[in-house]
Amino acid sequence: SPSCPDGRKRRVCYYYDPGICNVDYGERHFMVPRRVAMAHSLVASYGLLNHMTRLRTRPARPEELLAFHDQKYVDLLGRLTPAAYISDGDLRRTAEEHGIGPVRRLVDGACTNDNPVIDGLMGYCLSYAGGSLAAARALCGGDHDVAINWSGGMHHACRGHANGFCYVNDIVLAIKQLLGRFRRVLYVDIDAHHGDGVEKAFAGSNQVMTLSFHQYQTDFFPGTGSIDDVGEGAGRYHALNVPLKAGMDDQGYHELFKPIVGKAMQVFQPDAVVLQCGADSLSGDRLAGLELSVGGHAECVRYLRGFNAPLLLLGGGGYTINHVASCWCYETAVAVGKEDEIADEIPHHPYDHYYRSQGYKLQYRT
Ligand code: VJV
Ligand code: CA
Ligand code: ZN
Repeated sequence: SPSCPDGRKRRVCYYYDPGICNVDYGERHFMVPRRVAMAHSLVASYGLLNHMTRLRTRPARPEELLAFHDQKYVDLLGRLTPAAYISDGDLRRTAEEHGIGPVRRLVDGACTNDNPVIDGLMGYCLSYAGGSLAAARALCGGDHDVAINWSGGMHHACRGHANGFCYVNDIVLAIKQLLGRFRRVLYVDIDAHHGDGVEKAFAGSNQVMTLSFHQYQTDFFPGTGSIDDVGEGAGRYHALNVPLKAGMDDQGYHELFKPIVGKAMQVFQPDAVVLQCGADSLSGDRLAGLELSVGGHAECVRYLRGFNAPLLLLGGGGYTINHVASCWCYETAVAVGKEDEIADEIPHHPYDHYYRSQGYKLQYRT
């Protein structure tokens, strides 16, 4: 097979569970899991599946979640359905104590919550966590250089509660899996939000360095991730944060990203790298205010891929779903070394009508 532009081949594996298209956070919720199905459909229609191994894998088992999450919380996820939530008052209280279900009541009487009780909740969690675990195992096995799970990257989930659209922290689970084989893991988070759940899980560890770039201003969720937040105990200076103002563009971003990530690679010398590719840092996102282009976002993937350490690529946020799907498709092309070969014109495929507002161009301009 042809070499990648840098003259090296990368063996890439890819996880996709079609069940993701049935996951629904609710009508007006920002998180739309269908964007992962859209990205996959685009990846398939560009012929990129021919350049990767598809990870055919089972969902995680509930016990596997216990490597990070506590038993009470995992039990809750297993029991929680919309019907049980309505009929069982104890379950309803327990769910709300764990950050799931209506908490905030709006003026019009409707309820809204970052983490609603959704149909098939446990199946969804086990699927995306199973994907990140399988991807991590593929890197541990040494027969793949890059592993992809666009349904993962749920960086806010905590040990015992849901947070910020995230129920289970697949990233922490995947990093723990990688630590079974690799001594040091670098975690880089380009989602527009601070990667607080992952940072907190490894704040005391010097085996994991966490590095988050994020929009940081009053009232922007989650409010943590200041430059002074550097980890604790043995993990001091192994948590790094790069708070950014809204409006940051490709040039400003990469004036920071490349020197900082380059220095982290040089000083920490990780044996594996995890990149959370949250696409809410793209310009035109419905929730966040950073201004990266698809090319600027994908440059992060290209840059980290260039170091030749085993690389795990995960999804995350991203709320203008046609932009998200375009970005993750382009980044899949970068992973397999085909970015110079895929056409900017979006091919005809079942979701093509979603791309009208971007003129059917993969690298949209706003
Ligand atoms: O700002 C918050 C927390 C509140 C309490 C809950 N209400 C609903 C909103 C304010 C303080 N949460 C953020 C969470 C952002 C999560 C980002 C996740 C990721 O991209 O980093 C990784 C996947 C937030 N911002 C906006 C909303 N929540 C929001 C949620 C809704 C909504 C409107 C805004 C949920 C449902 C509905 N509307 C109907
Ligand atoms: Ca981030
Ligand atoms: Zn985000």
